[in-house]
Amino acid sequence: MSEGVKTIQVIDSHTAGEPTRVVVDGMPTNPGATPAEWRDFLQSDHDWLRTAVACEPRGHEAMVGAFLVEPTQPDAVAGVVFFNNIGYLHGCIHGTIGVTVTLAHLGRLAAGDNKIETPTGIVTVQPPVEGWVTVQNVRSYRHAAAVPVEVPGWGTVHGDVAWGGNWFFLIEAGDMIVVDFSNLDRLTDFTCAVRKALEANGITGEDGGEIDHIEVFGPPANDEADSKNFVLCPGREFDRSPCGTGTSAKLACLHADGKLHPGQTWRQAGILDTIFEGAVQEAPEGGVVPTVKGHAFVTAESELIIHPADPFRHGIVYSR
Ligand code: PYC
Repeated sequence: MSEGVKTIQVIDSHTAGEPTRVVVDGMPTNPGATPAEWRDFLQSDHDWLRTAVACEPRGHEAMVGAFLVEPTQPDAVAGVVFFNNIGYLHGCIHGTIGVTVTLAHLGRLAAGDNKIETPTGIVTVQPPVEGWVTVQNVRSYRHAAAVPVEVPGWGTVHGDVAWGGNWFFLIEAGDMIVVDFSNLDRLTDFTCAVRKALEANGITGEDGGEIDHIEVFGPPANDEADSKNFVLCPGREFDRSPCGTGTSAKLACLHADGKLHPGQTWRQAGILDTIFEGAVQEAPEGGVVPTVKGHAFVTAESELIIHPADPFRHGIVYSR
């Protein structure tokens, strides 16, 4: 290997169609840091790692990455910081499922419950069963119901604001737009316009939290699901999976409306008609603690090569 070349070891997987690239080696050191401190440290001092891993030519706009870091608590199996081509995510459940099959692939999971530290709190997983992983997510709750927002070109759109590990605006499509893979461009334009309108009108989550995920619901394609969604992620890409934090936000809203009780299962299809199964327990502080179950496959183990002479060694950085 020539001088100045850096290498980064990654394991790729997909959860219900949505990619997760786990960085398993090649990170800087940051002893004793929590995942939130890791995120801030990486963002300020090593953001090139994120762009080299997630952006073209090694990554692409739909790529979600996960930096695996040392946990701070003795009973946690790993810490994780999630990111994509435009920045860092609070939480990510399809990504947690991807991390879980990756840890299992590496032989790093114990039998029974395994705790994973994330910037939003602890999530708990068990070893995969034939690729299926159930994640107990952080507390999720509805912050505001039926919030109106004026969306240029679309009129007044109503949605719920809810936390599921990220901030979501949840919209029932009704006759407004068709939630189908054949309608991706329009769904993307619509949800980008909604996100822009929320920002322009100062509509946020609790404590000014930016609503960076927009979720639109329509009828499922078949009776294997209760609903089908399209989820716009930070940037301009849509979630190929039903989005685990988005499913958690949906579960919180259903529970708040009295439409989902502990013990019931909600089957959320994504835009590819893959399914996450969700259920809730009531949280003592209000809201719910969701569990989300999804399926993942490991797809590659690779070494990324960062050559000092490569003009795109840190990725091609742009946002649309
Ligand atoms: O599954 O929580 C999720 C997620 C967030 C962004 C992409 N996927």
